[in-house]
Amino acid sequence: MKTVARILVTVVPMCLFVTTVSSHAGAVRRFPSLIFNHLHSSYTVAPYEPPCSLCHLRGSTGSGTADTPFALSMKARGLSASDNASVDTALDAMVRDSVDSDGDGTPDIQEIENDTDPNSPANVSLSGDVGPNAGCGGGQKSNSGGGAPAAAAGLLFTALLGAFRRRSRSD
Ligand SMILES: [Ca+2]
Ligand SMILES: [Ca+2]
Repeated sequence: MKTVARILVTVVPMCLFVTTVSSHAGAVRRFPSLIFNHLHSSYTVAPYEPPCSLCHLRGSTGSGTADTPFALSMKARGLSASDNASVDTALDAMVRDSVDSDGDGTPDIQEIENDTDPNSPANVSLSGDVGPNAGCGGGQKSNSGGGAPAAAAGLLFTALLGAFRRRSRSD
């Protein structure tokens, strides 16, 4: 029974860690509402939640796919997928620097207010691009952020189960 207790003491904290990491990976799903809330409350702009395409190209909204000019400008000003507060910090820096990511002469934040695309010099609507139905972080690569920790947990559990069985036989 000591072996079982040792394994439980090892497995439970690891599962809690993996669960924490997995839930943390979903933080990006809240970015559109965070962008809306900050721009609306601090600058009285953006009467809508921006679509996922503001930061993600081609409907890929999983981890590591925020690569539009706007997203790169935000990252250059401190945006981090694992830090919700970095959205406000980066937006403030975007306003301060009058960033014009697509070089069409209109700053990004002004484009969001105007409902034009800060990633395109063409005259296209930003809010008209609804993006993936499941929302940012819910696209075709959406599970990659939580999938890796879940797969690691599965491998860890299998390895520990094998060790437990080997020890049970030898006890
Ligand atoms: Ca622009
Ligand atoms: Ca534009």
